[in-house]
This record gives sequence, structure tokens and C-alpha cells, in this order.
Amino acid sequence: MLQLYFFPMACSLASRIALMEAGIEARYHLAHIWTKKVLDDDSDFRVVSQKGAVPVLVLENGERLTESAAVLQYIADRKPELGLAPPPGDLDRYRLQEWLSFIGTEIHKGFLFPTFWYKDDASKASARERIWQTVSVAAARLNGRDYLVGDRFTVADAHLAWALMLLRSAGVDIAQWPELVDYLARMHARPHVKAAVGIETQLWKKMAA
Ligand SMILES: N[C@@H](CCC(=O)N[C@@H](CS)C(=O)NCC(=O)O)C(=O)O
Repeated sequence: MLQLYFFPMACSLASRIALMEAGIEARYHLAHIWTKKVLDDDSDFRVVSQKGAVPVLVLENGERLTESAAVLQYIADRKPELGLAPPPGDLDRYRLQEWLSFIGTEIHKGFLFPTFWYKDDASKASARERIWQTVSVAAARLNGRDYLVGDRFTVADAHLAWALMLLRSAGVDIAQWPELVDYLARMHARPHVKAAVGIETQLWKKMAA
């Protein structure tokens, strides 16, 4: 059985959504991204992955896969018939990789600057301006389309939906992009997205309590 190391509402949520959308059962291990402890047994998460970051997907043969773009495509390719990723060789497959890369490097890492890394107001403000630009690219893409790639839900949507859920914590309100508000509502209406978010919200609340 596949195993996913995750932290509630972190980027590993996209991998949980992908697993649930694919109907793949997995064992989930909560890895605390600040203390680097695996909650199951208080073991060192860095032994699982030197990066100390989620997601980590452990395959049946013990191989470990990290990086959301790789993990998400791997999950999608376990069930090619579901179209969670376009087939290899198809131009849309490169489009999917284009989006996974943009979300992972520009949007995800972009909103960490004002949230955690920059301390002074001027740096925070300029980082928010940069996020505004990167998120606007996604909004423009979704103007008149339901999904990022092709005409169906793919793992790129799982990744973007997660990123949009977290934008508020970076002080960016997505209300300014009606396309994104509608898109996120469509994503939340998907039963597996709703269930995955429900599970992780509960865990997050329990940890914060
Ligand atoms: N490039 C990685 C980034 C993963 C990442 O930054 N994960 C965060 C949670 S959203 C984390 O675990 N951070 C802990 C750390 O970097 O120490 C990916 O796209 O999967």
C-alpha cells in the first residue's frame, strides 16, 4: 500500500486529494514540518526524507518520492484511465508540468515570503505584489475555462486549489479574482476534495487546540 507523509493543510493536501480522486487507498503519516517528528512514533522525519518536507510518498517497494510535481504525476499515472494527468507524449502533459512547476515554484514559494520569511512591511508588501502577479496568471488562464489543463480535473487542479486555500494566510484575498473564487468553489464541490479538506481541517484544528 502507498504511504503518504503529510502535514495538515500543507502542500501535501494536493497529494491526498489526488489519492482520493484516484480511489487509491493509502496509509497517512502526520509529519510535523517544524519539529521534524513523525507523530505515529515520535521518530525523526528527516530519516524518511532528508528534505524534512512533505509530501513524501512511500511506494510499495520502499522507494520514496518527494516533490509535489513528481508525487502528483506518479499518483495520476497509477490510474491512467481516470485522466488525472494527460498521457505521456501528449502536449497537454507538458502543459500539466508547466502548471505544476509554476504553482510549486512561483505561487507556493511566493506566498511564503510575506507569510514567514520577510519581517519588515516594505518587503512583505513587495512580495505580495509579486504574488498578485503570479496568481493573476492563474486567474487569466481560468477565465472561461473550468480546469487548468484540458477539459477535466487533473492533479494540477488539486495543486492550485490547495495553493488558493492558503493564500489568505499570506494576506492575499482571492475575492479580487472572481474566476478564482468560482474555480475554488467548483473544487470544493468535488466530493473527494471536500472530504480531503475536511479530514485535514479537523486535524489542523486538533493540533492548534
Ligand atoms: N518543492 C517541494 C516543497 C515542499 C514544501 O515546501 N513543503 C512544506 C509544506 S507546504 C514543508 O514541508 N516545509 C517544511 C520545510 O521546508 O522545512 C514540493 O513542491 O513538494
